[in-house]
Amino acid sequence: MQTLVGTLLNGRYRLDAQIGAGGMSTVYRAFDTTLERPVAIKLLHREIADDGSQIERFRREARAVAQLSHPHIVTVIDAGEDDSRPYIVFEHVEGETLKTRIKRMGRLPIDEAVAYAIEIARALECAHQNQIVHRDVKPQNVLIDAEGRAKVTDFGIAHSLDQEGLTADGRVLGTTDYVSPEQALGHPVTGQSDVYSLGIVLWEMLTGEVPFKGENQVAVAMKHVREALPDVQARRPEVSSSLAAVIDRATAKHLERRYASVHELIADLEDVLALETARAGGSTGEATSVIRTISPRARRRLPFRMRHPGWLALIGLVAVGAAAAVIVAASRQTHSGTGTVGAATRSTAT
Ligand code: 3AM
Repeated sequence: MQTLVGTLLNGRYRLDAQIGAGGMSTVYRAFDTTLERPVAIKLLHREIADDGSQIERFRREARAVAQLSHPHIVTVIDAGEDDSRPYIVFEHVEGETLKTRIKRMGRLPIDEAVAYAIEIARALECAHQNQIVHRDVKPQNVLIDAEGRAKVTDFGIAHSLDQEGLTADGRVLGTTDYVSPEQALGHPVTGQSDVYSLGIVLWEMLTGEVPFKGENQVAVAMKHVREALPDVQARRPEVSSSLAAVIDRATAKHLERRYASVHELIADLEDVLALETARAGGSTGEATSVIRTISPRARRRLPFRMRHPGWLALIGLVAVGAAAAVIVAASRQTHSGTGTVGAATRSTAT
């Protein structure tokens, strides 16, 4: 395939290196020569650029994500066409995907895994509030930036809830490792399908592996439909029963038993994060930033010293101040005591 590295799209974006390739498009690290900053560009494959429905889908992704402004969603900066090939310009996220991180670390610390699940869930909540279902939540689509924050991307097969039917054809694209049973069966896909996939991502962050393996994508998809999710505590005994219960509810095969919304999932994950932090006596990595942003309800599960670090510092300061005052007072007393003795000595001498 002819490489496009070095090409200037629309006289503005210079393609510097290919960083990823999917079925429909290629992702490049690029440079915006107007604003002089790095960007990421997703360019539709030439073969697909002739297919009207695919072009429409690609444009829809750009439009859908452009509506969303959220700290945990990769921002769309621009979209256009060059030589009749559509492209989308995204903010460039310096870092790695969550998939790479899991592979590199084997499995993540429990509080960090829960923190990432909360960040991804918040991104999905924003999408759902805008009537957009991601439909392809997987760690390959989550970027971890230089500060350790999770950012969701690739709303490529996302579809708007009020456009039901446009892509609700039951087609499963790419991996089926995280596919919800209803999606695998070609049934209508809703926000609850994203909840299921996120539950599987959380299971993987905690164990280092995907729960279902099979000879091919269809076999794996059928396991999501038929087989019970392997017990996360059997794979990682330190996982608390509360966290295991959240995963069970997020990945329930029946919609009535699954969290009705990602909002409910977030509330339970925040409780779990507070409990885990209290149990461990502190948090690590990204959990430290997320714990600062949890709801007041979840915060109440933290011990006083973690809920009020400011107060603790104040109490410490007051204690240090009081101790200093005591020392000063004592030294004054000793000083005046010596004087008295000196005076006494002197008076004795005279
Ligand atoms: O295959 P790896 O993990 O090296 O990080 C993403 C992934 O890299 C990268 O493109 C590859 C396929 O998704 N990528 C996607 N969007 C990106 C962005 N906005 C990005 N890298 C930086 N910024």
